[in-house]
Amino acid sequence: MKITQQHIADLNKVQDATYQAELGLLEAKLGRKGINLQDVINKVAQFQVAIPSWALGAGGTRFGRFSYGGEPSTLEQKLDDIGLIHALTKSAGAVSLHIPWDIPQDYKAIKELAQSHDILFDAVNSNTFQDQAGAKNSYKFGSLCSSVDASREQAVQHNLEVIKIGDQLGSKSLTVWLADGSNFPGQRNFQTGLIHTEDSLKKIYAGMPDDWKLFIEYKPYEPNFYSTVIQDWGTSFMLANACGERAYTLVDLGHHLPNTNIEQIVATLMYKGKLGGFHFNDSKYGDDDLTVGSIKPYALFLIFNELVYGMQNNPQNPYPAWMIDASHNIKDPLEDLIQSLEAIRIAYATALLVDQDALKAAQLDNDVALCQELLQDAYRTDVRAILKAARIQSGAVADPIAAYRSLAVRSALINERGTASKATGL
Ligand code: PSV
Ligand code: MN
Repeated sequence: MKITQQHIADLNKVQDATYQAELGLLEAKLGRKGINLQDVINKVAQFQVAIPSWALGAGGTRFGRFSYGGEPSTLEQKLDDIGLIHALTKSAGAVSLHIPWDIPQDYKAIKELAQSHDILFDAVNSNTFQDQAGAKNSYKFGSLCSSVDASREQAVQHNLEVIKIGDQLGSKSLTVWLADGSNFPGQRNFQTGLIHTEDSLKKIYAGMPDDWKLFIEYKPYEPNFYSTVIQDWGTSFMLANACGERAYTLVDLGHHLPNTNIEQIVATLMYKGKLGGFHFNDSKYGDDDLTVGSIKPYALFLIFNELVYGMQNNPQNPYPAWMIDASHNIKDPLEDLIQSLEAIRIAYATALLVDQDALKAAQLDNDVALCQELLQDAYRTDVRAILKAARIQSGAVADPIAAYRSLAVRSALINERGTASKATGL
């Protein structure tokens, strides 16, 4: 299944009757704040988010997994699926690979395929949370933190291998997420585990090419339920500082205890120039990996408000790597990812509408009510016409979910791949 220029042109012929009027209204409304509508459309159009190679198949829980048919069973098919999303939205111009789930067989062919879909290779992810078939040493009791020298060394070597794979594809960063931790008090010496982790990360850092970045992801619990070595942003930040200038913290929205003020974490990291990457998803209770913006859209907006502020005011922070990290248990992953991309761009667009000068003045006046009004005025603006305009100007479709359905993409994939194919991943 390939979406052609002709498909897109045909789909965009019929326009929503109110679309132009909505744009006109937005232009007038934003103009009053001194914001140029076209500037916002351009920024939104440029905002690209990497799709994780592990999220194109059906997700599951430990209670079961329900496929929907037509799952991509090879890396090539995964790239084809991302190509479909990107053709419809022009907002998913990158892939984030998880190794060893997605080791390319033929690098040249994979690069050409990605190029044909206009897809770049974003951060590569290592996996030391599962034992691989034939592995000499186990990660049952940890990887980079392990008290067993051979397990630690194997985990370091795996990360160096992942860097080599990414390097051949044009990736420029490595994301390390560690499941390392303990299930019971007393099981592990906290300090020894941390020291081993720091030493191992330094070895990995030293093995990266000079233009690479290391992203250190944190998570409070799961799969370990008593302690996790890199449990919070502070630990990640400390380890990133220990590694060096090109090591950064990666924020995954699902990796916080309930009600954590994530926007404040974002602000702190950007001020320190250490926010390297971002995994988008949403959650109600824990690391639920739900569609972005489906549960806490206002929290997402507040996070984007800090991201926009940081991108405008913190040149010491590099442009972050944006990725989705979600799981799709009951929805078609491609539809779910399209919905997530939409939610991310909505949050970004609304954050761009915050009147920063007025907010600064209101903050200096300690006018609390006005501060809230200013934020909520932006949040409550319906920006969907802006997203539509950004898509149309980039050669995507006006309404991606409707297009996906009218082109019967899933049925076509089921016809091509059958109902029993299964994607690698969790
Ligand atoms: C862990 O929960 C995580 O967020 C990490 O990014 C992993 O690499 C990813 O999910 C996929 O399992
Ligand atoms: Mn993640």
